[in-house]
Amino acid sequence: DNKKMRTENHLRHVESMATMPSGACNISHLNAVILGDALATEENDLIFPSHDFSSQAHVPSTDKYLEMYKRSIEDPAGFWSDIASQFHWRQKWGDQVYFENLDVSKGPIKIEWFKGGITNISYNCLDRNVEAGLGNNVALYWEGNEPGFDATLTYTQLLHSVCQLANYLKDIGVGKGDAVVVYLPMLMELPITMLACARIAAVHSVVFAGFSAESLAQRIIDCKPKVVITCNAVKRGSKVINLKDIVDAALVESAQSGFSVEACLTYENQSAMTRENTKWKEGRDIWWQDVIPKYPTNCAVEWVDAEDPLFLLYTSGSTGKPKGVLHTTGGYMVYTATTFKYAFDYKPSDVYWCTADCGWITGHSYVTYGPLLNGASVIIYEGAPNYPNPGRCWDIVDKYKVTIFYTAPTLVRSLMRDGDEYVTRYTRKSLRVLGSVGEPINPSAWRWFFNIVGESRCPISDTWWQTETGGFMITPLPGAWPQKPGSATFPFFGVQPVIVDEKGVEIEGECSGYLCVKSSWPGAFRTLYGDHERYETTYFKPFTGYYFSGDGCSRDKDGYHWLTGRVDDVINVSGHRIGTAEVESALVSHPQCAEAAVVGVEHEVKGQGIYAFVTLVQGVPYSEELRKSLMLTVRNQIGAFAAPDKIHWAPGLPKTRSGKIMRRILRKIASRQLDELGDTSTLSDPNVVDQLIALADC
Ligand code: 6R9
Repeated sequence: DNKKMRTENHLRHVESMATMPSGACNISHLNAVILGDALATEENDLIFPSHDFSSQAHVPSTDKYLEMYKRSIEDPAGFWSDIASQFHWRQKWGDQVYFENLDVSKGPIKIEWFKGGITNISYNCLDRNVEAGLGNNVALYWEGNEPGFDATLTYTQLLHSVCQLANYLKDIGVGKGDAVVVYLPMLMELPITMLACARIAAVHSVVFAGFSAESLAQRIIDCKPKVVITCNAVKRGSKVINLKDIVDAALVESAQSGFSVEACLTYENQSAMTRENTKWKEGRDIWWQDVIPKYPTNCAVEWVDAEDPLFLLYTSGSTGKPKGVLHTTGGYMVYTATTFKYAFDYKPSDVYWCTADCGWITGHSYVTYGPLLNGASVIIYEGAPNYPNPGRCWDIVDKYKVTIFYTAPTLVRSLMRDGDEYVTRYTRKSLRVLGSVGEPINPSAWRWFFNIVGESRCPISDTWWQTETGGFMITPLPGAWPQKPGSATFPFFGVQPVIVDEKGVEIEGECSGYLCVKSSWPGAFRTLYGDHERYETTYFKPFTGYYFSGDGCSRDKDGYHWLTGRVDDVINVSGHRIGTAEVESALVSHPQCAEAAVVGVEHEVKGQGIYAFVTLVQGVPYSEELRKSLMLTVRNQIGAFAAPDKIHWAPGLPKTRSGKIMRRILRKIASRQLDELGDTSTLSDPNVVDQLIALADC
């Protein structure tokens, strides 16, 4: 009953924030423009979908959104079963469509959707689409780093490639529930590998191919894969990166900790490096091209329960050890497919490009699973987005006639800096919908993306979500909502976001606080691999009864949501999640570093930059050489993307008398807001602050 009341309250709240052009409009005080009519400027910051766009959209109005949203909240079981029925199930789920306990005081946290339902996500991505007549449609367009290098796979061809790899994996003894670690760049072999694992119910754990050997080893040791799948090298921009060397080092390290990987399947990426130049360990290493093509192109599916694991993906938290986020099959399948369809207003005529790497959740849900479940044609781009020049993205958009373009604010900002002429040189006339993900998009980047890239014609879906949520949580539906630059707008179907204060009390109306979610949704993660206790402690204990996102959020008087960034010790650099503790532990592993404190600072392009304060071992002088060596340590332990933007040598760190580092003060020093240091009197040694300021620009 309590739950019912809360649901009713929530619905009343959503209805009252309905800001439709036709309905009770409480946004009339804003200057509105219609898509395609005018530029988005600071004066007219409310952009309505055009009649043309809306009338053809899956959700053509705010009224329709409200009707669907209302049903999704009042009757989640009915709403989601209707959608789930559109997929192929070997056997339908049981009477209970979902089960949830999100309250630690009532027992272990547990979320289940479609339990008892028997299905396979790889079958639903491939066989189901081929049977529906899409076999000759392009599933993957691959664009190489070097202009002119490309390839395609139709749905039938993709199915065949997936089956060949699946047969090989079975042959070497990989079976249901076994982990497979994947360390591949954006080659077609990456989604092929994910789908092959899913086909035989193996659990893939993709590690972004920018992580260092040490990080890779850490993940291998944690999930103990039967096989590691990689390639010899990749070209990104003008650089060749020798991935096999990194894998070799990781495998040595994991063997030293007692876990030996028996097989390393290596794809020969000839455009980057030849076989002859690749280091090889006989008996363990196998060339992909030598074995996979020999296998049959059909492979029986391993049917699984909806709640059987699909994949593990490690992500950063507020302590040093990465968390293995575990997603299961059925709910994730239904959720990624549905969010993709509605948030991008996907139609069969679309050509879709998401610039994210499959090494991150965005690549899992919105390069591989969501789009392929919808039978979409997906672009996989191997290279750097500004290679050979900052026009490359729009060159690709024109080449493939991309209609939906999904990227991160950091790329938008960096292209914005390179100048409009790189954009306007290309027509971009195929573009229809734009998307943004990874961090808050600042209104000026939003407007540039909207006005210049999309020529004021394309709505922007600013999708807020997380590795943990599996799919979009707060996002515009482009035909339904008027947009405000920088706001992720309103919740997706079935999602009940709430803003709570420090005590966990929901706050209504115009407010800001901690973003939580009440009730479960099908795409939610089910546990942290091997550490259910950490799952409960991190996400469900801070505010009883809710999932806590770790993000701050405010809601304006019109009900729009504005994400304000992480409230924990996680920073978001170019849309990559990095725990400050991970960088700190890398720094202190350096023999000459005594202590490190890392904070995020505002960064014009990356969103946030990494600012590291370090104290040195007694008697060690600070030098340029040492700075470089500290940077190298972080690169080696985590990856180049986590290297600090600034190392600030500190004779001492500001600490409370109980020895706690005062990060609040360090953040102010890092951002040079020296007049906002606040009270420093509780520090055990207030002089360190002056010392730090004096050394700021050393
Ligand atoms: C999908 C993804 C999650 C964190 C999240 C938040 C930030 C993602 C955002 C956004 C504002 C958006 N974030 N999308 N902030 N607006 N549209 O990025 O997953 O790597 O787990 O990062 O990213 O801070 O908590 P993940």
